[in-house]
Amino acid sequence: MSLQLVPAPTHLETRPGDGFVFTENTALVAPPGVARYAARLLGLGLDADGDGSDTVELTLGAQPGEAYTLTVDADRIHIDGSTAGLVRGLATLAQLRALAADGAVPALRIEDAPRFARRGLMIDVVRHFFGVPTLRRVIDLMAAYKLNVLHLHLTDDQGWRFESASRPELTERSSATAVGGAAGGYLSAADLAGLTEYAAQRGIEVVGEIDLPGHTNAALHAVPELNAGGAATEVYTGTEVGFSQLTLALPATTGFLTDVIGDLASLTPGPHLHIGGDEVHTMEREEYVEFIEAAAALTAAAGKTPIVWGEGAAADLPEGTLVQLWDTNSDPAPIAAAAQRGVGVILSPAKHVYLDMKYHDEYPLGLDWAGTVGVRDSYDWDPEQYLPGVDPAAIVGVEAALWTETIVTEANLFTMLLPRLAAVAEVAWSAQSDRDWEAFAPRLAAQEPFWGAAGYAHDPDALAPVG
Ligand code: TNX
Repeated sequence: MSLQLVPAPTHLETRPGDGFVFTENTALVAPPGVARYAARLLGLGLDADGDGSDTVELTLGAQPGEAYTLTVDADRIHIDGSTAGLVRGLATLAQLRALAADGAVPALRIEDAPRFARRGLMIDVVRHFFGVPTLRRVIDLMAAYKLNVLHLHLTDDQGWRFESASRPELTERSSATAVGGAAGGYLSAADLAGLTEYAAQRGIEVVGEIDLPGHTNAALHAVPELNAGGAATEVYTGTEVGFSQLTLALPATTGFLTDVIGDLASLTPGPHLHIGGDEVHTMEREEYVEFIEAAAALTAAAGKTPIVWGEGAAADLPEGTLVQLWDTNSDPAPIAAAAQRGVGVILSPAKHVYLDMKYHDEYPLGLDWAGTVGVRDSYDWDPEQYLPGVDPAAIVGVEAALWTETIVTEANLFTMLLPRLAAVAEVAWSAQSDRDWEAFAPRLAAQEPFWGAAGYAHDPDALAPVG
């Protein structure tokens, strides 16, 4: 039997002997850090002692990061790794079990570890709002494909989507709006506490983004002092970009930035905070660079490592800052130069991983400024070749993005993610030498029953066999 795992593991060998059959007596033995999650994912009861047969046993081993080993024999399944590695091994086991349907999980041994440390997905919850129930389903899907960063785009021209304790007027005045007059919404402090915890159990860091200094009409609407004339701007529900900006020279601006960056830092326990930096069409380079440097310094002072969109590479950034490449229509040379200076690069090239691009020309959802993005476009590229001349070690990860100008419902959202997100997950996890489009296409198609069973909308046409 062929093993249709996505993403492909580093090393897999089948073993002689019978496979493992899950029964109602199958017990789970697991360390406290993952026990509850494992029991829920696999639908198993916890067995404190474990009598050694018919058990799924998880042990804390010395492997680094998210590496794990998984062995399946007739009477025992064993996963070994750090807590993060065990979570990844559980995702593999859940897939093996789903693929085996009612049969046995074949006897095998897997040794597995990720190619890239950061494997992300960005969701724009501003243009259209998606709340906790949808985001939990997104997190479950990410965990199934071993992604480990959920980047939430939380502020933009059309709305402010997180509760800021020191600036409550932001959500009071600017959260009810969205593109085209759709209903808005926001994530309360309690929502974010629950989501970040839910994500952490699945080995996923939630990175919040405050987009600065452009994409800020929602702030300019809620906080009049941020405007040069002192008058609030009008609500904006269109989809143009580049017209709004904060101004560092105004007296209210630094205090505002300190407050909202500090608030978001305390709502997101992970080490990173995204400060945007994209598409500012109203500023001269000098003013832009000065702003990004100030926002990055405030982020560092709030205890977080900044992440900026590609344009921010023009600034002098604190040690450890990550730059996120996105615009495949612009020259990547400044990002390559920043990488040579020691900045880490997250690759989100729109023509490959912008999952808000249409699958094909006639597709009813999505945009096409970066072209159409079929599943093969998402899959068939090598992140280490993307920026010629840049040391591969500077590429810290790959992140897919779903902007939501045209994405209104949860079904719209998952239809754009699937099947392409599974392809991006393999790009980010599996070794380049193990990746091949012709071999991947049938493995990807074998995932479809899982999406159907879990109720994830997806685009079946995009799974058409390779011609
Ligand atoms: C560009 S990507 C933007 C977003 C849009 C997106 C639509 C980026 C950093 N900025 O404001 O939503 O294109 O694809």
